[in-house]
Amino acid sequence: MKKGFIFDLDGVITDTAKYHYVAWKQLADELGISIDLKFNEQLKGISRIDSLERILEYGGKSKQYSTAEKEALAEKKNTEYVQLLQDLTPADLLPGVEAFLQAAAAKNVPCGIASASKNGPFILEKLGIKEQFSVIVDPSLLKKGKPDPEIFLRAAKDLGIEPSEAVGFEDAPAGIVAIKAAGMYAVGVQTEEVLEGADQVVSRLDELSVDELLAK
Ligand code: B16
Ligand code: MG
Repeated sequence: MKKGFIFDLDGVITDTAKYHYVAWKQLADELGISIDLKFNEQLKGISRIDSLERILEYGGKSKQYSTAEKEALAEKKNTEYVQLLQDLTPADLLPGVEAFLQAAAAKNVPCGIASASKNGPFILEKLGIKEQFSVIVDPSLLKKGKPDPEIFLRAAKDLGIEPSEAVGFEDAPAGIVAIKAAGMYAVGVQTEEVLEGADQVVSRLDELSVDELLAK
């Protein structure tokens, strides 16, 4: 029996990947590195600094920058990204999210967020759903990013449930690996990626029945 739901943010609740892409592409262009949407797929669920590292490696420029310079570049990207987030509204919730969260709330299912994004609380505020989550894990307190299970284990702990009592929702392959490594039931929210390893895959959250998930 399941008792709580733990959601990834980008790709499950809202599509911020397109804004990450615009901001990363702008920075990459300035650095003389050409990235495209296909490359962007592998940045999903990956932390800000690790994303920058992947871009620099892709462009063969990883060794050209010091740690401090890399931090400054990541900060520059984030400034642009946060600018793009200013216009987010509840209309930017992915289809089916609002209905599913309402169904979960009607059954008093505690919900948490396990997002690699340090902008998570701000994004949830903009989407008008922050109050629906009793737990939002702060990714800056974690030692390891997805695919390590740490963020999902922390969310379960903070929700006061066992990992085996949690259902995790993810759109990224690294996130599905993290949920399964945490010993949870994994729902994959499918985009273009093939989500191998998920217990169940849907294209939108309102395809799911809260009662059926709780009975897993
Ligand atoms: P930030 P998720 C992830 O969100 C994004 O998928 C990933 O592209 C991004 O680099 C990461 O958050 C960090 O975001 O720069 O805002 O801290 O999918 O884990 O909700
Ligand atoms: Mg995601």
